[in-house]
Formats: sequence, structure tokens, C-alpha cells
Amino acid sequence: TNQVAIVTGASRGIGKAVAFQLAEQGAKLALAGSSEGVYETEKELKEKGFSYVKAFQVDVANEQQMQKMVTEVLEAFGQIDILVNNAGIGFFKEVEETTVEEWERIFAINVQGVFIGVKAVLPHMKERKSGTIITVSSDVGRYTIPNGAAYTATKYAVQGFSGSLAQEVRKYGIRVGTINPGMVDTYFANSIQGVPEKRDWLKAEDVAQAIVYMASAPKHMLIDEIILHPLIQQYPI
Ligand code: NJP
Repeated sequence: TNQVAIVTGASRGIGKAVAFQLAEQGAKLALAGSSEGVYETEKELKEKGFSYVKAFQVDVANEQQMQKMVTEVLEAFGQIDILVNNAGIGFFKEVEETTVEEWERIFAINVQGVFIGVKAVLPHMKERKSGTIITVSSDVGRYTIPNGAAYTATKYAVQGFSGSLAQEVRKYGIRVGTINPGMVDTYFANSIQGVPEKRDWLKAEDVAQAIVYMASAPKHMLIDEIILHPLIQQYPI
């Protein structure tokens, strides 16, 4: 419905599914991804007849690139209604096997990337007294798991950041929420989408639906968090 959305991590997986579903809802889209895959998503959307789509090859951890993207989105589409902070990476190994470089990189993308994205859109959203910021966190933003200390730490951080931000920006009419999925069949953590072992996992489209639901709730309503997981995954973990 004429809304403008920025979706990070739109090259594949959950972000790509979100892009397609938001496009179906009539949104204009800015797609962010660090690889050329983001242009492929743009191409596929345009082939389906969605013309208000612009892809940006940017690293969410890079403030300059993200600020420049936001400026260009405002020039092209005039406003930003929705930011979906979805870009993220994961790896699972014991703490002793985790290098400081790996630790820094996962925090740069999963945590600093969210902070930078939010910071880039806030002045505009504050001015318009409107906006929805949705961050794809994780079930491990709520429950710890073994062999995932670095990843789990990033999602706990994102949870804390979003909770605090939600309270801070409520007075400007800006809504902030998180989506906390369990196992989703994507390319996450260097895996392959569609392999038989992941048959019963959530689909990227399932998570995208939750995001679109959160984003399209009436303006007076805030959905703080949606937790969703495959039936086969027992909770709490
Ligand atoms: O993973 P994947 P998902 N700057 O690997 C992009 C969370 N989650 O869709 O950079 C900008 O298929 C990358 O594009 P590119 C998870 O933590 C997942 O599952 O071009 N973009 C691609 O589009 C993450 O926050 C599961 O290669 C960057 C996308 O991110 C979110 O879901 C469970 C980037 C990753 O697509 C989406 O992950 C859970 C950068 N620096 C939470 N680095 C799960 N799958 O089971 C990567 O609880 N991207």
C-alpha cells in the first residue's frame, strides 16, 4: 500500500522472501546485500512486474555505505516506512575454536549492522513521526544453545538493543519489534536451502509472513516480538 521498505540481506533466504511478499503488498523496495546476489533479487522482482525496486550492494556493517543508501532511497522513493534488519551470519563451533576475527565479524554484521541501519533511518522516521523497524533476531536471542556462543551473544545483544530502542522511539510514533525464528531452511551458516534434512523446518516464506504481519499492523498497535519455530523443534531449547 505505497509504503517504502528497506530490506537488508535480500540476496537470498528470509530477506528475499520478505522482499517478494512486501512487493505483493504494493510496497516500494530498497534491497541491501553485500554480494551481487542482491541484483539478482531485483531482477527477479522486476521480471514479475514489480518496478519500484532498487538494489544496493552494501555491507550493513559499513556506516558510510548504509547512510549513502538511505539518502538514495529517499531521493528515489521520497520516504522510508519500514526497515527490516534481516542481514545476518552464523557459525557454530566451540568457544576455544572461535577466533577473535570471527567474533568481530559476526558482531559487526549481526549487531553493529542493526545499529547502523537504525541510526541511518531514524532522523527521517522521527521527522515524519512514523516508521516501523523490524529486526530478525533468533530463538537464541532468548535461549542459549551449546556451540553457538558467539552467534547467541549477537542475538542477545540485538534483543537488548531493540527492546531499549522500542521504548526510546515510541514517543516519535516509531514501532520497533523483533522476529525470533527457530530453524529456518535457508542458506544460513553456509548451509543449502531445500535439502531433505531440512524438510520439516520453517520456510523462509513462513518467517516473511510474520514480518509482513508485524509491519502491516494498524498504526496504533505494536507487536513487540513474534517467536515461531518448526513443530519438530521443542521449546524451550
Ligand atoms: O540466511 P541466508 P537467513 N551486509 O544466509 C545477507 C536469522 N536467523 O535468511 O551479503 C549485507 O540465507 C546475505 O546476502 P549477501 C539470521 O541470523 C536464521 O536464514 O549478498 N547483507 C543474505 O541475503 C539472519 O539475521 C535462522 O551474501 C549481508 C542474508 O544476509 C536472518 O535470519 C534462524 C551481509 C543471509 O541469508 C536471515 O538469515 C534464526 C552484510 N555484511 C535466525 N552479510 C535460520 N536460517 O535457521 C550477509 O533463529 N548478508
